[in-house]
Amino acid sequence: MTGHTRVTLVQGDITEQQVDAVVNAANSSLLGGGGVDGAIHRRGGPEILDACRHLRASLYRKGLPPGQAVATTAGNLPARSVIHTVGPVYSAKEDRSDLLASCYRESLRVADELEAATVAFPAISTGIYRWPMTDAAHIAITTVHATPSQVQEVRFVLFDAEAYTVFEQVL
Ligand code: AR6
Repeated sequence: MTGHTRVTLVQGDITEQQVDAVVNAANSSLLGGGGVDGAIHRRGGPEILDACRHLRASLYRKGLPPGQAVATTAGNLPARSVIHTVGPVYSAKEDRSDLLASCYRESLRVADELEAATVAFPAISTGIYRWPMTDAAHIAITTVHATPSQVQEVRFVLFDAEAYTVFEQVL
């Protein structure tokens, strides 16, 4: 626990958040997809995709590995930056919790590099990647509490009332 970072919850759309950085639940290609990723690229405009293409042509020729994070411009979004991270696909056979925790840790490390005071996270891996919400909420909240950073507010943005309630209970 850092004693520095405040965790808040809102129900809503992550693309509308007035924060320094929004975290994208991306895939390794960094070239877009559905869910949060689709919404961020749609609302943020082509500048974000251009920046992602540049990253693929330079630092991440094989794609961004799961558990890692990288920042780009936020284009037309109210946020200043997008931090792209790749969650693990849920598996009942293999415990991939460390990779999911790493998404939060690495995103906060990148947020510190950006000197972001406020960061909005979606519930990474709980959509198309099928991670059960309660377990994902535990990992998200405990990891943020355990990660020292200069971020003042971590805002979890939950898309529906059910996800909001789960996060509220875990918090
Ligand atoms: N704002 C906040 N939360 C949202 C929004 C939104 N606009 N849209 C969906 N959610 P997902 P993943 C919730 O699927 O599971 C993409 O194709 C959603 O209800 O966005 O990590 C990528 O390219 C769920 O609870 O991310 C990858 O291929 C949570 O956000 C893959 O999906 C995450 O759902 C990543 O899958």
